[in-house]
Amino acid sequence: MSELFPKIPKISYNNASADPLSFRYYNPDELIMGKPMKEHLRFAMAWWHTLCAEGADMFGPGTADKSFGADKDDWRAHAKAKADAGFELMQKLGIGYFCFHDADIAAEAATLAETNARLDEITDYIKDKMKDTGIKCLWGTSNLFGHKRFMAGAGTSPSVDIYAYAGAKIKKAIELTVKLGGTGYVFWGGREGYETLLNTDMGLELDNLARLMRMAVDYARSIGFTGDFYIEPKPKEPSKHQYDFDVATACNFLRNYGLIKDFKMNVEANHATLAGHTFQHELRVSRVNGVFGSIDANQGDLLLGWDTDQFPSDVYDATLCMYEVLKAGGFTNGGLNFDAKTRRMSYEMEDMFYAFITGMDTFAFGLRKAAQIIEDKRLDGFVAERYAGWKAGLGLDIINNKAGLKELEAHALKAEPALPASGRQELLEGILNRIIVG
Ligand code: XLS
Ligand code: NI
Ligand code: NI
Repeated sequence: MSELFPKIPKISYNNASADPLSFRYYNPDELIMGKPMKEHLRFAMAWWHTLCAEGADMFGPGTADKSFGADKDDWRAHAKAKADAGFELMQKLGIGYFCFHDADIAAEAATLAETNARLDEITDYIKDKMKDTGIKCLWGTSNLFGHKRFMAGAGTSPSVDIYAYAGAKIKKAIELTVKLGGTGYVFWGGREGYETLLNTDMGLELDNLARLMRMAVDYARSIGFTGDFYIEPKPKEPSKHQYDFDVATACNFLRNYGLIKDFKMNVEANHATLAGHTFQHELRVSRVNGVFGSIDANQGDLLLGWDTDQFPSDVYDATLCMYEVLKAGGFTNGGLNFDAKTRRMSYEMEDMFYAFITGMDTFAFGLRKAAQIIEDKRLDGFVAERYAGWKAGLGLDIINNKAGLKELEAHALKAEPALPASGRQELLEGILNRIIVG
């Protein structure tokens, strides 16, 4: 097959080169803390932004051409061309995984049955390419937000018919994920929320959403899916208020409905900032709740304030992200999926390669620095020291549930407590800077 991007070579690590078509920090087989970088990072390509999104925004149509030489009215030719382009891109960049929505891999047909037939056909094609290249599926999902039938939600739609349609789409997307060997299935509730409570039965909507997730888990397990389900929290956009606002809200939902053991989080950096959190905060909340799963690696523009899904370039954020990943013990079924798109003015495929190289190098840099932070021990040591009082005496009794309010009072009556030690934030930020800047 002829190449679609003949001007782009295979991208390799060359620490000394100024060539922008090479990696400066990502050296796939290099060991960091005893594990190859590629296994730490588990990079994935998002089918939708890479192969489908043409740069349309609220004020104008797309600027990029994602036909990849095919007639876009011929669904089969276009779907295959997209798959060809995706595999060439992943191979040239050394990306080991991809993520997809049903709607990304084949255009919807007039009926559900016809759409499903298209999906069966195109996944045969994709499966062959996976076999040839060794590239794997990280996770799959169903697009339950694009079509107008989902304007009032899918799992939270007031219409039983649309709820059933959503269930049918999820069933098929799970089957496709299993067929492609995916180790995750994502729920992103774009329209699972509300615009106004004046027309919304919130209790019923939440119960119904949980019922649909339960059905999905039961069905997936019955056909042999052993991977993780993920909720991808996002507070708003397109809905004014989305039910999976942030990790803490999603955890409460999962516990309330008894779903927590089958679900983890797919944390997206841009969604974290939309919720008024840092990326690291959302990862930490996942970690302490035992639901650290996978990551949509991107970043928002804090001045624009919407979900711009830009390719990540912030090495500071990436370092703190990888610190959380290492502290969580690394990915199991998850990975770093670039749910990211080039900016509207970067409309050439060459830009897509620069974007991935920058994104991959940003996280590779972050991994190297996160490992250094851990090996350096000053930051972790400071935190351990700050909480040292909990290792013995009354602190330990409290932790072991051996003390109640009476014991606390007896302790407090003995002496006025000293102030807590200085938090030393500026010192710690300086240490972090020195490690990052080197
Ligand atoms: C959109 C979401 C979407 C999910 C998958 O904001 O990030 O791309 O990752 O449906
Ligand atoms: Ni995402
Ligand atoms: Ni996003």
